[in-house]
Amino acid sequence: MSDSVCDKTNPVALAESPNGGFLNASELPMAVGQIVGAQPVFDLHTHLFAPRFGALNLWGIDELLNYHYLIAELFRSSGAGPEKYFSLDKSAQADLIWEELFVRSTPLSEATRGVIAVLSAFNLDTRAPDLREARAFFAECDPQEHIETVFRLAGVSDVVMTNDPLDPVESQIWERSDALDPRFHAALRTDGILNQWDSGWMAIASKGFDVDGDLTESTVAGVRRFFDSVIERMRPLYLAVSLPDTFDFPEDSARGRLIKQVILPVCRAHNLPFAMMIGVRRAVNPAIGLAGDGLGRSDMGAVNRLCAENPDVRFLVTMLSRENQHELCVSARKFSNLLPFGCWWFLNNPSIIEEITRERIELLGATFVPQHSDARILEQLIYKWKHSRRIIANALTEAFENLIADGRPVTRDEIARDAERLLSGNFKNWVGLQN
Ligand code: RAT
Ligand code: ZN
Repeated sequence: MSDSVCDKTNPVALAESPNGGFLNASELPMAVGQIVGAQPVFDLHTHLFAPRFGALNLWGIDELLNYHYLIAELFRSSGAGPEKYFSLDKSAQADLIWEELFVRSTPLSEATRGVIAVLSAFNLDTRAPDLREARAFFAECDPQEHIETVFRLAGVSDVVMTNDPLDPVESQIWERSDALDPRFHAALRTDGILNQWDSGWMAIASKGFDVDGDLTESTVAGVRRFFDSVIERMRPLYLAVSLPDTFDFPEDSARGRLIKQVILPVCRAHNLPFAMMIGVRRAVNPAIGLAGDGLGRSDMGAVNRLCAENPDVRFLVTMLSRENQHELCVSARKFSNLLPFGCWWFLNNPSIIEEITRERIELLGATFVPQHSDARILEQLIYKWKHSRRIIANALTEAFENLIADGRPVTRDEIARDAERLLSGNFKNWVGLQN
C-alpha cells in the first residue's frame, strides 16, 4: 500500500514488544500511549457503509465538509441561512463551509478540527484558500485502496454499520448475493418501526408480511417473522434503536408493546443484544434537518427495569445527556447484562470524553466500551479515533499511576489486556465474536 497515491503518510508507530516486567510510574505514559495506539479498534457504532452499498459509502472532502455537525456550525458563523445552504449543490455547499469555518474563521471546534486532522493525515494543506488541492487528491484515490489506508491510519479493524431494514436502497443491496467486506458488520436499526409505527407497519406490510396498525396477536407474529427474515439475510451483530429523552418502560404505547412483544423475544430467539441510544430530542430545529436534533436528560429507571426483568437479554446502552452518565455507570454496577458504550454525538468532545472515561474506569474498571466513532464519512475514522485514543490512553495512564501509588505494580501485558478489552474485546464478547 505504501506506493498508493492516497498513502502519503508514514506507517503508524507500533508498541515495543511486551517484556512482562513491572513499569515505573515514569515509564507509564509512553508505554500506555504505545499500547493503546497499537490496539486495533472494533468500532461498534458508525453510519459507514461497505463499498458494496455504492452511493451510501461516503468519503472525500465534499462529504467531510457537508457533515451535519459542521452544517450546524455554519449557521452560527455566517449570515448564510438554511434556505441558502440547502439550495446549493453539494460542492458549492462544501465551498461555503470551507470559506466560512476554515478560511474566515479559525477551526477551533471539535468538528472543524477533525477536518484539519484528516487533511493533515494525507499531507494536504490545512490552510488552503479553497478546496482545489483536496478535491484533486481525493479524485485520484482508488476507493478500495483508500479504505485500506483509512482503516490503517485510524487503527480500526472492524466497523459496525447502521442498517435500516425499511430503507428501499439498502434492502435491494441486502438481496444481492455478493460478499460483504468482512470488516463491515451489520446492526439492525429499528427506529423506523419502534418510533414510527404508523408508517413502519405499512412498510412491513408492503414487503408481504401480514401486519396492520393494530398490534393484534397476528400482527405481532407477522412483525416477528419480518425480523426473522431480515436477521437471516443481514446477520446483524445486534438490534438497535435511538430513543427520546422521554423514553419509559414499560409503556402503554406502540413502542412499549413492540419492545416487549417483538424486540425482546427476537433478541432471545436469535441470541442478539439490544442497543439502546437514549436521550435524543429529534427536530428541535426542523429547518436545519439532521443538524437540528437536540437532547434531554432521561430516566434511568426504564433501563433498570428492562435489565432487571430480562436478565437473559444483553443490553448495550449509551445516553446522550451528560447528566445521565453517572447513573448509567451505577446501573451497570447493578446489572451484568448492561454494557455502557461510547460518548455519543454531543458528548464526543475531548473534555467530555475525558470526564466520562475517567468516571467509568473508577466505577467499572475495564468492563465498558469507552467509545464508538459514529462516523458517517469514511475519513472521519481517522480523527475521531486519533482524538479518543489519546484521551483513553491518558485516562488509563492515570488509573495505572494511581494503582502503582497504592502499591500494585503493573506490567505491559496487563496494560495490553485492558486496552484490548476496552477497544475491542468487551464488545466482541458481548456479541459472541470471541470467548
Ligand atoms: O451522531 C450522529 O451523526 C447523529 O446524527 C445520529 O446519527 C446518531 O448517532 C444516531 O445514530 O441516531
Ligand atoms: Zn449514530
